[in-house]
Amino acid sequence: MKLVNIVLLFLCFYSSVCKAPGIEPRSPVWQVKTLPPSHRHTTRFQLTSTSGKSQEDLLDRNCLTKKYTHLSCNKVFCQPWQKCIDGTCVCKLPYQCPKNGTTVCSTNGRTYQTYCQQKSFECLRPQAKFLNNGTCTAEGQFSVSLKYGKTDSEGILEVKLMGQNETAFICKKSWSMTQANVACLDLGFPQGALDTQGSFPMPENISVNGHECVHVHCRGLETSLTECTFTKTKIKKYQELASVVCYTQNADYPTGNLFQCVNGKYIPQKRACNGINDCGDQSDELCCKACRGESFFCKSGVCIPKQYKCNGEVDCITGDDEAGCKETGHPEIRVFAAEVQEETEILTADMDAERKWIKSLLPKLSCGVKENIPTRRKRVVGGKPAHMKDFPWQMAIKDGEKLICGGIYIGGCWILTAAHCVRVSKIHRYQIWVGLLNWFRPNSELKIQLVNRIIIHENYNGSTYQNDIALIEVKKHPSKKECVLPYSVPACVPWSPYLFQPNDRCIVSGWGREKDNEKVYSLRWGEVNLIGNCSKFYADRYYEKEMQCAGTSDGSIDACKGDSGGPLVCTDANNVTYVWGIVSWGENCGKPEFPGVYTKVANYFDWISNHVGRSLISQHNV
Ligand code: 4AZ
Repeated sequence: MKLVNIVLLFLCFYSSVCKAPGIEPRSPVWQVKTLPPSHRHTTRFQLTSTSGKSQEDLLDRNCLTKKYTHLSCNKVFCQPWQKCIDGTCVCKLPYQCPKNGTTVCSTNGRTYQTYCQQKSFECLRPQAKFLNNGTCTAEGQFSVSLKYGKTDSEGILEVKLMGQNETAFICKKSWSMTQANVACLDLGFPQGALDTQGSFPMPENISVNGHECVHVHCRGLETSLTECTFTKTKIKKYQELASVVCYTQNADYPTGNLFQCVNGKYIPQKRACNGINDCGDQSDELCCKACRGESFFCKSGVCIPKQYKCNGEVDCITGDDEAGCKETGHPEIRVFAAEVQEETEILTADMDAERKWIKSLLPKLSCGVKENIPTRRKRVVGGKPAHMKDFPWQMAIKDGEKLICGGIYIGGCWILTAAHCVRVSKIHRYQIWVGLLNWFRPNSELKIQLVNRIIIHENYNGSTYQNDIALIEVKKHPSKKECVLPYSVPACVPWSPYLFQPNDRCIVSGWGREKDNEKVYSLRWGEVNLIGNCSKFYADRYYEKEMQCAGTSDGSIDACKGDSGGPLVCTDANNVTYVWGIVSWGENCGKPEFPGVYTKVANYFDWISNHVGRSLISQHNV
């Protein structure tokens, strides 16, 4: 680790330090948004401001071009009946579901052994839901219909719950876009709802303002209302009723500034980034710089309903919704329980509880959590000597007598390093030193491993340092089933580029050179900030998707010769450590105008998992 103590106070290389973000004046750009074809008969054009102080400031334009939805596992967790492949949630096969659970009779009349199986089948063949070819009608199937509307895409909602003879209306009190979208999907409108209310005249013998009704509570990603929880007031209460206008090509289109959802639906722009899945495909909540109202902002740029904070289930991929929560109970459950106790009885099987239960059965990965609980470091410190167990993922690669590079343990027999550190032809010369602190005077914990296999990225480019990543498989003891690396804990492999952001503080460690090329014998570490827009330092040598810059504004902490292949680790809101970067290159060492460049590991999740096996590194979305 090179430690340069020159304090370059007047150097203003980091815009985030020198300029407040967004202060730079920009002249507003007006963009003509053409309404979708079906609405062109009115020949309306929409003027939308793409700069200035409008609500659009909340949206990240660059992110929007990626067209993220509820199926983008770079932004959200997949459902437990899905897994994440190449950034997309894909359907698991029904046999991969847990064997026990609640038997369900779906809207098409088919019986499924479990809810998970139903969702898996539906995920594989979404249209089969409307085939109505099943026979499980015995107890009275669930059904939903629209009453008193002018067209069949709108009206007051009437439901028939499973096991109940009577039909019921839904109360307006608990009705929102979240449930309205699900109801419309259920009715066969793939873009969900346009509005949560409308004016629908009821026959005189039924009063609109006073009717007994049931409440419904959905998460928003259900495809049928039967998956939502229905409750009923115990004491007869007469309330206003819920109605809906489903989104169709002929629907009366919203006016004002509009946001176009990935599924093609248009919603008022003020409803984007409000924590509510108005689009139905969540695309209005996934590219946010901040969130409206009380909704919760996940560091990954996602807005979630405020009730999801501290509800005992991690909703942000960054884990920040469950960080620092008091252990005592979960607000969402508490509120719901209180409501239930006060006035209601639950009328349906709780599919949300079933979803959580299925999720709890998924395999859990043990990585990124050290044995010793670290004390929180409050300030940027210079490079410091490491202690035993501080960096249990840190490995050293030796070529004969020379310590050539660092490496990062990621589990099993696998070590991640830089491609420029190793050559397949030299495999017999390498030794992996595990549990090492000082290589001049090795500590007693040191264990030496030989190398079984080296996999260098097939697109590694030795002149540009693109794809500077390699995997080393260490030799397993013949008598052992698995590799045992003493005193080692794997660092987690990040599956999404949104887990950490520019300005996050991370730690680089290694046995690399000091300033003036001075040799270092003991493992040293230092805190650096992730740096965005690094092309401004390295122009056409920097590849944003594959590389990550990190450093300090005065250059006092930096990686240097010999640190290569070693870890840049970042710790999330719940103290789980990820290998965010692999020390790769940089112009000199400790120069603030030339920050250290690291291989961005998140970009290589699929490459790594293809070689080491998904189960070894897949922490979520398995
Ligand atoms: C190297 O030669 C090297 N300052 C590694 C990192 C950096 C520079 C050089 C970044 O291995």
